[in-house]
Amino acid sequence: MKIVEIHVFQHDLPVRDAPYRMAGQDVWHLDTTIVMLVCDDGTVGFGETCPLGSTYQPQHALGARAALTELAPHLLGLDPTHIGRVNATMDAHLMGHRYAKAAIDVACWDATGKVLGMRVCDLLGGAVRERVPSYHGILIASAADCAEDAERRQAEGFPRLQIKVGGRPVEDDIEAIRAVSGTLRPGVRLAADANKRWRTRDAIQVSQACRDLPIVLEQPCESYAENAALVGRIAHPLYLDESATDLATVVTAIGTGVADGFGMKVSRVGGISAMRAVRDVCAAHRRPHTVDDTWGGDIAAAASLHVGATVEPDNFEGTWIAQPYVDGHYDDEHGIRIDGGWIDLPPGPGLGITPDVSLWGDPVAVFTA
Ligand code: 0XW
Ligand code: MG
Repeated sequence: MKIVEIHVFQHDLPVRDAPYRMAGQDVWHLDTTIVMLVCDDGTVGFGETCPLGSTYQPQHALGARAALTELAPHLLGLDPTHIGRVNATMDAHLMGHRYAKAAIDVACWDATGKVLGMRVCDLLGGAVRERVPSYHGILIASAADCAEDAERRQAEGFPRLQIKVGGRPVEDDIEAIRAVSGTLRPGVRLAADANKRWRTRDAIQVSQACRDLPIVLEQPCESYAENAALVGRIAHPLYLDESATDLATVVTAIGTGVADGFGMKVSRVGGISAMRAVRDVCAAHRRPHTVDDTWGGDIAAAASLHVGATVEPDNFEGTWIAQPYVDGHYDDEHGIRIDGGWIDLPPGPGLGITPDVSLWGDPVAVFTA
């Protein structure tokens, strides 16, 4: 089996009820990149990478497409079921740019599952459950509005909440965290995510002011070093998200006692293959983590969902997907949806979705053998 065509599509995803408000960033629409691999036996695999704007992480949509343009000619003729070889070939021709490579990696997993008649989650060791818990992000707002959103989402069935903080006086963050924490039903967990916006001073002050609350702090500060400097000075477990750039950093953050858990993005670390390794390292060291992506449509959501379904429940913080903020689906029947705070795995092989390719218009680039 060989890859004989690679199509790259650009697609706009307007944000429903925009803006999506997080520290330092109002998000109005997203620019996603979709890869379609066509194989010599007619098998087709899809992958997607959708950075959350250009300042959430050092990744952006044009960068993804530029990297894919550089990579694609080297991948024609490779066997997509030899996913390790495909990743090695990408690394041999372009350093870094894991978020672009992720689209190819995910498409290879999709094609492999389809040709073997197996779901990606089963290729990854098997689903531990068919319904995967999600979590809801409460956007930057007043304490009263945050608490109201928290009540509503728990009533819907979300087993975990994340409150966005940062980019405003710490007193406002403390008030909002306290208000949301006060709504928590038994068993519902809460993370406060500053999306790298706090200074170490702010993180220490908020944590000390909320020391009686059972929350985790997610990516409080920008750099890895700033977050590492919080160890021993904050009263809460520390989760890394934006700073957990790759497997090596995850290993270091665990080995040096910096991270108690992670908010993980499939595209950031390089796709399903890299996320599987992160999953296994986190399992070995008992560090809970999410399996998300920054944004994206059904393909990105399905990739996260399939990996999320394979994480042991005790070590799993859920799979966030962008679907509540995106109108429509690439696959109307099996598109990935949150239902009562949980997400059902689609039944079909590969990623389990059959996108309507016509939605994306003409590809921006096509590479043929
Ligand atoms: C809440 N998320 C999973 C969605 C946005 O992409 C940001 C992200 C996070 O935790 O930072
Ligand atoms: Mg986060």
